[in-house]
Amino acid sequence: TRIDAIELHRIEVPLVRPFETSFGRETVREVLMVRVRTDAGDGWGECVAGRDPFYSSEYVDGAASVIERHLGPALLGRLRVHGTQPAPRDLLPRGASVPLAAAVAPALAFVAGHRMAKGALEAAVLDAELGAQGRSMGEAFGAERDWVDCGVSVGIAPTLEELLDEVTGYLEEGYRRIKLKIRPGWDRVPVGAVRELMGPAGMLQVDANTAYTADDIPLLARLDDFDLLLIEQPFAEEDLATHARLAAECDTPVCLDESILGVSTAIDAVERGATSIINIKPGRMGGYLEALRVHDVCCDLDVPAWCGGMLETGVGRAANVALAALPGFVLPGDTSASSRYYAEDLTEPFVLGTGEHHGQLRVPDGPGTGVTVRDELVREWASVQPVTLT
Ligand code: OSB
Ligand code: MG
Repeated sequence: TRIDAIELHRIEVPLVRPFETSFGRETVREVLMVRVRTDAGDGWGECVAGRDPFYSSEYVDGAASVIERHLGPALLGRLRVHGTQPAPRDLLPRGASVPLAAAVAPALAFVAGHRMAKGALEAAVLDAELGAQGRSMGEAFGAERDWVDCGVSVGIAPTLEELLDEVTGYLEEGYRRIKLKIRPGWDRVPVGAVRELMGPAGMLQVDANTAYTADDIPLLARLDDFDLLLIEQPFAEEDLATHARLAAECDTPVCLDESILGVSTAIDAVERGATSIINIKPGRMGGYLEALRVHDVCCDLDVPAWCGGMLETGVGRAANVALAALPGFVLPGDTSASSRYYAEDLTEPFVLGTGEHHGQLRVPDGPGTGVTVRDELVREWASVQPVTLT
């Protein structure tokens, strides 16, 4: 098997409403989509880097540049798989062998960091390779459910009233848990109001995206009053020590997002008591194969996991939903329906189920991602001329 070309497509997709977090406000999602062309067929991968380097040091221009200058050339032509004996690392849980996708991370390891860029390439190769095998991502990953429970991540709102309206709408749509974005000055009051709205049994959690410091430990510990499922990433990415201090001083479980870059940081953070729940985002970890390894670590260590999101289009969402169907994903993920983000999605839309599947998304079962990219929208939404590497 051989990679013949890598295409970089930069698009802008309007959000149905602005998404505000402690690090910024977005009204459009700027996305880098990667298409690989292999002798066995094409595949699409979505890069989760944002427009600006605020959530992480990675951002769209940087990801496109590092793929053009370093990662793409390293894969092209040189990434070849010979023979039929897969190495153990090429085997996915259900025995699916993906030697080409498994060769991507080792071939790109010479570049430091840039996990989101690497993850997009690996995802595209995985889509092509599974597509050629006629296997779905869910089957290959070891999915044990046909439907996954969905939560929704709710941005910082202009007013409390607007926040409550937005949450009410999501609850009516069926979302099984609510995650509120918080920051200093937008924490106790909105969290208390949403707890009141949801009643004591509603699943509610918060995400601070690193907006607090050690001085805020007493304030954060008082969020115990609201019976939250977890508090996500209150402190800086590299600051495991302060997360461990908070965890020791409050009852609400601390969950890390930004800090978890793969298996080694996951084990380290759990062993140090800095996290007791993990948000698994494949892009942040360099791809779905590393995310599967972190999932396995969570199972071994008895750490509950859930699938995070980065406002993905249908391409990234399809793969996330497949991942979220694994047994270690025991909490609802940020895997919301397409309509929560976009009036029109890049693929067929993900729609919440009805009846017993209220608040759930169905795991795609077609080959590869199982969704089809609408080429006309890739052209229509293009913000920059596409680049083809050969
Ligand atoms: O911290 O989980 C986060 C979106 C962009 C960047 C970081 C985060 C998020 C979300 C949205 O919370 C999750 C989603 O619905 O995709
Ligand atoms: Mg987060």
